[in-house]
Amino acid sequence: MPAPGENLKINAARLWDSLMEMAKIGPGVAGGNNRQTVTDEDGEGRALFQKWCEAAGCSMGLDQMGNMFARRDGTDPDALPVYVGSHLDTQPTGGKYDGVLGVLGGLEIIRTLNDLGIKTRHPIVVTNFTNEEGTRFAPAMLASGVFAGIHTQNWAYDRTDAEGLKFGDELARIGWRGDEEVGARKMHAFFELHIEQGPILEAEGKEIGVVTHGQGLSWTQITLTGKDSHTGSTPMPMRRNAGLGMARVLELVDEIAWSHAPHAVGAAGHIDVYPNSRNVIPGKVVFTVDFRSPELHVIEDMEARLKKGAAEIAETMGLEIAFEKVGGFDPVAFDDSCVSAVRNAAERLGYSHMDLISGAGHDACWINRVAPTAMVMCPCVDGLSHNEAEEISPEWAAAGTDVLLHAVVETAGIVE
Ligand code: HGY
Ligand code: MN
Ligand code: MN
Repeated sequence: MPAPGENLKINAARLWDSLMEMAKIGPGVAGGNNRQTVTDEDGEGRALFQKWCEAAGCSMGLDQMGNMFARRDGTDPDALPVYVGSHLDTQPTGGKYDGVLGVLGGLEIIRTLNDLGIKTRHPIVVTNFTNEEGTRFAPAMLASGVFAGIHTQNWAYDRTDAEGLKFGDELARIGWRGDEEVGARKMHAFFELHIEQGPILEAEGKEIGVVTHGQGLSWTQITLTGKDSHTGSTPMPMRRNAGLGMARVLELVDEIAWSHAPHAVGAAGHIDVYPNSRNVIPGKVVFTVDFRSPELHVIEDMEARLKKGAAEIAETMGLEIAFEKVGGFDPVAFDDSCVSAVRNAAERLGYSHMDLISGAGHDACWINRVAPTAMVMCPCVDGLSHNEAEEISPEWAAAGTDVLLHAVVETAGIVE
């Protein structure tokens, strides 16, 4: 006789259908998604998620950062809920699964428990965290950061996008600014299912990543100021070329990251050039350097060498330079008992698995500050993510959600 929950499996076809249905909202131009945070498309995705949750018998909570909480009651009203979720917002050229798999995987757990008439002692709450990506409004994991007490709500509300619009205003405009106090909810535990967004699981032939740690992140925004001038008639010695300055700083970023091989990484994904005209030497560039490493001292070394080296480059070239830390978090060690629940679930279900350090940042990295937290990962094709060609298999999605189901149900406690 299998132990309680032994043979529990989700409905893989239903999960995949829901993923494909959500992907229709905010379609990209190349098969992925552009459902950026607090845009109308984000609002539409939220409405669909709420409709599905209510159809599954959940009550929906909404806090002042737009975080959504779909609750399935447990038998013990005093027991703290087990939370499970991720984010529905995407990159501008994002994939269909980054974040979405974790939210809809959580919903699939509710649907499966309903199908099987299973009750749990602890309530289960499926969560959509606002603005995980941090691409329209920096930093990443903005709302989970407010929830965990990392950022103040007013600071978050004042974050502005490239058009100068404020996050708080945009959240209100799309009608998803709730009344609940952010962070007032207490969690028994939090689990997040996410695609790996890297090549390791696929290369190792593993179906499940048991995420023990998350690497740390540092975002430094650099503004280099030179002088706009004619690309044709300005003699080379007279130029104050901010674009060239940026190129030399980016070379330095690459060199610094390589000096901490094999785990450290560094690049700039955000680059604004002004005036960005074909025949004007750029008088100003603004770009964000993204450094990451599993080791805090490495991140600190990379940040220090960047500041020193970039300032020397600017000095040599007669450019002004300004630095602003626009995002970051220390490397994360997830909760041992939650990690064991994930590992035991993969073991019990017979899925191949390995321990993994998350290369990307996730809401779980902040929630880990306020509740016992762990992550489940599934492979993605060629490790590709933050690209519209991001792809996973239905089997990988199902395996990850089966493991999530077991970890959540084991933690929430099945009531016979
Ligand atoms: O930047 C990250 O790691 C996450 O995808 N927001
Ligand atoms: Mn994500
Ligand atoms: Mn992402």
